[in-house]
Amino acid sequence: MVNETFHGRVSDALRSQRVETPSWAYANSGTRFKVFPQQGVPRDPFEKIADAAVVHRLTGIAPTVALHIPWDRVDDFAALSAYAKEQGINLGAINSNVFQDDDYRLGSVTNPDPVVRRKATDHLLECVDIMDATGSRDLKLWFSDGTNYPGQDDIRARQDRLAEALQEVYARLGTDQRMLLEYKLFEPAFYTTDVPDWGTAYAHCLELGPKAQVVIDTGHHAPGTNIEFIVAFLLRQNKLGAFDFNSRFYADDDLMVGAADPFQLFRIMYEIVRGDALSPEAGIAFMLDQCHNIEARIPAIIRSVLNVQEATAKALLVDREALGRAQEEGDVLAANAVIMDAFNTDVRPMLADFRAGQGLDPDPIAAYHRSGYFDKIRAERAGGIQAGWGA
Ligand code: PSV
Ligand code: MN
Repeated sequence: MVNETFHGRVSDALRSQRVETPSWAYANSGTRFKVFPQQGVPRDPFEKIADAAVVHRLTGIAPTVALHIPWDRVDDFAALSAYAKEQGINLGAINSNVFQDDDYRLGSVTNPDPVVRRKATDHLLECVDIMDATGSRDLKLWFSDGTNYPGQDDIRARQDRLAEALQEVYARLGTDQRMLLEYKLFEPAFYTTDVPDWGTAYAHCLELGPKAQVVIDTGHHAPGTNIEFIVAFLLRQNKLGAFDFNSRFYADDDLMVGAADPFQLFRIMYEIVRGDALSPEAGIAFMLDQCHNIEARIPAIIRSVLNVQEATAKALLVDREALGRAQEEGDVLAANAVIMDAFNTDVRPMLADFRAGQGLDPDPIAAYHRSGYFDKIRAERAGGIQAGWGA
């Protein structure tokens, strides 16, 4: 029964699924205590793209890679885009970075100094120029802006400055381009953060217009936050633009999506399915935003993509008719059982068949290990400077 459902409706929906991987996940990363370098790490954006293409070839569902500027700055972005195409993928969202310069000690677009604000806004505008060259649809904005001490700056004035910068960048967007505003509860600012939650991001996006949408980074909430509620709410308002998927135990841990709480990922994907938002036409970018500090990176990214796919398959298996009936009848236990039945289904054998049916290896991680790709990059990338934050 499950198999029949799977091979029809579920596999049709899964065929349209897309997950975007982040260029920075292929590079060295770590904590403020230590970065453990690995072998075979990309030394430039081209090598990151080559790795991302391998993930796509093996999983079949990761055809785009997000860039981070300036980490992925090159002289010729059109050439980078052409290289990606040669490798079988496309460039995805452009992530701005207004958090690493000395000038940003007191903030970027909300800084009390208009000179710093100008510099930050100019960087965001430059990111739109880059989008024009790469053909990217999405500009992803995350601001580390905030304050550490009561009285340090005027909370309300900072909102005005933020709105002003966002307006200017919004006005620069092309017809098919979008602005994705990401929120984060805290860190690096600890007293106030200027975009701390989905409500703040939503209000700014609403004021800006239809090309401004909210990004949900799953690691950016207080413990216990019901993220699927946020998904349902924003979808209903047409204001959900993207996800930055990752897992957290404590704060912004950036661990592999679906590792810490696969049930939460399933509940999120159920709201996506419920909101008819899985296919690319719905316009939601399903991106990963992860750092692989101790685990081998390429297999970890493959694992993450597969975790999203597994959670999605389970979400698609929810018997929505039975669920609707139970909900209408107020049968709490029956409704919950429908959800749990889907979550507790082992979809791995079905997904293996699904991949085989598409000419892919049923086990992408085993296929990666067999491919010899790691030996190749370990040898080829022996010299030079490995990419990391700031590279
Ligand atoms: C900030 O914590 C964040 O989630 C933003 O998406 C950044 O662009 C990304 O991490 C990489 O640092
Ligand atoms: Mn993020």
